[in-house]
Amino acid sequence: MTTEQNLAQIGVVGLAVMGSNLARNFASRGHKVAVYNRSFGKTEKFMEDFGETGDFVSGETIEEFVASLEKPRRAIIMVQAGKATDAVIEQLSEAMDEGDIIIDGGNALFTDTIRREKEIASRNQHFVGAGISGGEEGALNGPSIMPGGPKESWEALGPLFESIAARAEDGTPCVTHVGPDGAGHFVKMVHNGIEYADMQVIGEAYQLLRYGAGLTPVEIAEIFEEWNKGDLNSFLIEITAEVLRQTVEDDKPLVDVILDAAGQKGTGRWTVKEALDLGVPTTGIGEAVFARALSSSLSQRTAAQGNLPTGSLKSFEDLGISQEEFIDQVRKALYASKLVAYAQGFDEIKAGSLENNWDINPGDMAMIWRAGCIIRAVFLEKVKDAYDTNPELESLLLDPYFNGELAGLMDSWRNVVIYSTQLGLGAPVFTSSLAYYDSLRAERLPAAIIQGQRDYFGAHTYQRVDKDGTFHIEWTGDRSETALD
Ligand code: NBP
Repeated sequence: MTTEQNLAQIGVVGLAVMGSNLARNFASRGHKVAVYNRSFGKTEKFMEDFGETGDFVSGETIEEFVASLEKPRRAIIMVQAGKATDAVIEQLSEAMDEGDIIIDGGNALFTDTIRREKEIASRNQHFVGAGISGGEEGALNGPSIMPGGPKESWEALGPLFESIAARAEDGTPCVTHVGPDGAGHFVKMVHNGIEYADMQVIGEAYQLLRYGAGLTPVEIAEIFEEWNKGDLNSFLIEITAEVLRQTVEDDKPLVDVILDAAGQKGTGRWTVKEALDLGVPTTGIGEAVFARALSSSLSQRTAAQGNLPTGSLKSFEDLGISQEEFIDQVRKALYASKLVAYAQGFDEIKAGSLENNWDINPGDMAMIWRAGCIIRAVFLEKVKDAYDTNPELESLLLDPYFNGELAGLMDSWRNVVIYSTQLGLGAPVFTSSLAYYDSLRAERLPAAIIQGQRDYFGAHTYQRVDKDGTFHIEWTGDRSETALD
């Protein structure tokens, strides 16, 4: 029985992997935590396993759970995204009072968060969509947290979140108020999109080293371990080396027996769909999502294997490059392609912020991704510096530090794209990122031809570089040019 003086500071609804770890994290920081799960059996099991490890109070009904929270009540939902989240929000809102705060820590689509916030605000309660990254381990020991919602809620939640968030090397907690309504879940969505691209470029490097240079998984693990000591130092490079070292029965490399069909839960796809709507070319993330889709098109891949002409391919020896030089060039191509994917992700955050009036500070996003989350990396320090120095940066690629880095990567990046083509090993993100880069810096793009074609078949008009106004050619008549305004 909880008394007025003995109420919980925070409640967690949903005691599956994420919720139970998050509840334990709150408790380990000295907070009293109320827990609730739809099936009471899971709550009982949680209390049995962890009840003694912290100050927990469990509720069998949502009303009991809500009654055990101090005011303003703060309850964080960690249940399946979608309908389950809507159902829990409704139950919580009914049981709560005005001024109480409902937090959705799941992977919600940001437009759902905007809708939910409006509904909850109309009942004079607060709703905060908070992106949480770091998986199971992060939830327990310190995730990166991206909360949106009203600024007043941040005042009530900030210290709680700061107490459980991961800490960067300089001690800063990896959490900040991202912006109003859906801003937090939007940023979490783009974080996951970048994660897709980051994983794919690592995969492409592996593919070239394994099936181009003919290295073994253990040799490649050693290379990734080496890379992890430099500019590419990151959680994803670190765990890739561990995956490559893993063996199963008869010392078979695990990577050789895993079905090469990558799954996805949707956040990468959302990032690309939203980028299409915003008109932001997130080509790296897009190619990474398509690469997963292609990998999973198993019957089509089986039909194509050995049945499509290749033209003349080269062997690794034909490339005329040493293994050592090839490895270094692949590292540089990975770094450059990764830079493009991050630059594009930040472009999407800036465009989303502008479209929705969120006023997101891109440097702060890099700051809260430095630890706790899946894309945590040394490199994010530099991204933070870049946007701190110039929040209006047109592209991360134009920041003087990254510009200097690119100068040292370009030749290798171009070579690796050529090698991958000659070897017949698809490297979609390496290749499309270079095409994006060359298009971005081009003085003239073939878009002039497209405008000409559009005017020809649809009288869509065009503008000129040498005069103001809008123009059209009388294509079916005398082909004279008409100025339309
Ligand atoms: P799951 O996404 O597997 O959801 C299981 C939980 O949802 C259980 O507590 C279940 O209760 C509850 N639930 C369902 Br299903 N339907 C419900 C309903 N109608 N009413 C009430 N509760 C319902 O859990 P998870 O993997 O811990 O993830 C939780 C959230 O965190 C998700 O939104 C996920 O996308 C997000 N997330 C996950 C990760 C990760 O690494 N797993 C990382 C970051 C974010 P029951 O026990 O009664 O069935």
